[in-house]
Amino acid sequence: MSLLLGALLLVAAASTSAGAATGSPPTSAGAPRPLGQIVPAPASVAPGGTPYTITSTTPIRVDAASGAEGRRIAGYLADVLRPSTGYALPVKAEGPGGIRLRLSGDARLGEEGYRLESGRGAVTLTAHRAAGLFHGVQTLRQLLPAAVEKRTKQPGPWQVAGGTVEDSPRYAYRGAMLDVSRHFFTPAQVERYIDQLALYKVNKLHLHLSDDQGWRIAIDSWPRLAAYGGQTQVGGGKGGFYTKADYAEIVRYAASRYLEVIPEIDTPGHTNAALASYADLNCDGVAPPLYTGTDVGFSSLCVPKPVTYAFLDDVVRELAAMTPGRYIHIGGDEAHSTAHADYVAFMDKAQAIVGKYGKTVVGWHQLAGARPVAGAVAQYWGTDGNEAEVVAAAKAGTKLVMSPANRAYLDMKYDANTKLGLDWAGLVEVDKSYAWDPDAFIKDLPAGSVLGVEAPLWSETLTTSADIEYMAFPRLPGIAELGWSPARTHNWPSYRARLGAQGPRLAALGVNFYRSPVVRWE
Ligand code: TNX
Repeated sequence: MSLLLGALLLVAAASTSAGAATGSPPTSAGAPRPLGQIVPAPASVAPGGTPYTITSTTPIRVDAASGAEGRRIAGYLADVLRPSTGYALPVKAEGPGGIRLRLSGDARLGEEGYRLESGRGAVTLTAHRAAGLFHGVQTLRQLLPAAVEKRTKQPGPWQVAGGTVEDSPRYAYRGAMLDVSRHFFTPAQVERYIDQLALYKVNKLHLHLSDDQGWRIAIDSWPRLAAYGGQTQVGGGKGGFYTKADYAEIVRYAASRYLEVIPEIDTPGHTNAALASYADLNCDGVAPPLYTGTDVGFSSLCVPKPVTYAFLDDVVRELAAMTPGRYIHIGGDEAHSTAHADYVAFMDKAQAIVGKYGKTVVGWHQLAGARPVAGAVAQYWGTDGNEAEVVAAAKAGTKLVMSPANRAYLDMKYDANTKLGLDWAGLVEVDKSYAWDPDAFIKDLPAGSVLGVEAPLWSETLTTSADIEYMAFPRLPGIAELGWSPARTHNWPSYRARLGAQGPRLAALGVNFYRSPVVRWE
């Protein structure tokens, strides 16, 4: 595309994004969904021209530049579309018509951006990187009728409105956290959640792999951590842990959906499961019993003992070897049983160990009150945004991931009647969860401090996939939108209407979502 045409498109897009903000529902039954009525809101939308219709003869075409990765994404798209359309949708080489996936040299689309052009005869997804093609596929799914997500043949027609979407994310880091320690979730349950996160262009999965109630990852050099420390969970169930093969499969599956897995070993507090597994890790040399309650802040690694750092070195070395991504999260929250000077001394050593194995440190934002190393990332989970220590750390270069508990914590109850969840950060309805700006939530941050957002899901009260889904949906899509969409698209009426359209889609996918009364579900 010429630069001039590109500039015209952007102008057109700017003028229609105001229209999108009105959130008008589709006009008549059978008409395609309006271009751009998706979650997260796209950066620019230029509707117009003939809709594209998928038919029994439609191919999915992959250009040569897209290679094996492009063909894999085409296969993923075919797996979504074939059961509901009943069409063959063969994956073919590049050519004029059909659903076309192209990797171009257009670096302006960035690491994750894409362009979707829909019109007579073809819908074309173009990206600079495979991740962008994959995100474009998620957009294409949402532009089709919700019934496309069903696993049995549906009537159609399968139309995509005509026009162009050009889209790329506001933030590079758009995460979700799952606490597999308080209750264990199997690899299949984690993969189900990964598929749901991918729908909304989330690109990080943070796994909270250890806490007082359970150690969930096999560490060969300290086998009792998982074999003993992984034996129970909140309420006293049998718990569980991931073998290295299980974990490799989760990492592979996440990567196939363009999510990077960030493992967390919480230290120096939240460590009862480790302390129970090895008496030597305790300052008094006595192993405490396994813990199945929900208190926090009672456990601490023994800061003066050298074995503490031998343990940490082994754990981080093995974790780093299992982690193709760049981050390792070392926790650092609620270390109420660790004296502050000990906490600071411990975090110095822990950060050095992560650096030694070539990884970037992430810590909960209490790290800001210690001495964050250059490049460290602090994950903010406060509620009021008045955070002198965090601002000081940000001014010194620490980047932030924003998870304010009274907005982004998916384990907070929606209202007083919500059976699952906790309420220490308040009740968080869907509108409240969406009502904040990641750049502005903490006052006085220097520009550019925020790397992105993350929606943590703590599992003290959650035991099944249905529980996970009930708490995550529909708040997770809102946090994903805050991470992806330009700040100028932030608009509750627009979001509410677009979220309402996700209802039939989530239902078709079998997601157990909360039918919030503040949303007008389609
Ligand atoms: C606080 S958030 C915690 C967790 C709890 C969570 C429950 C954070 C870093 N620590 O240990 O599970 O609240 O909402």
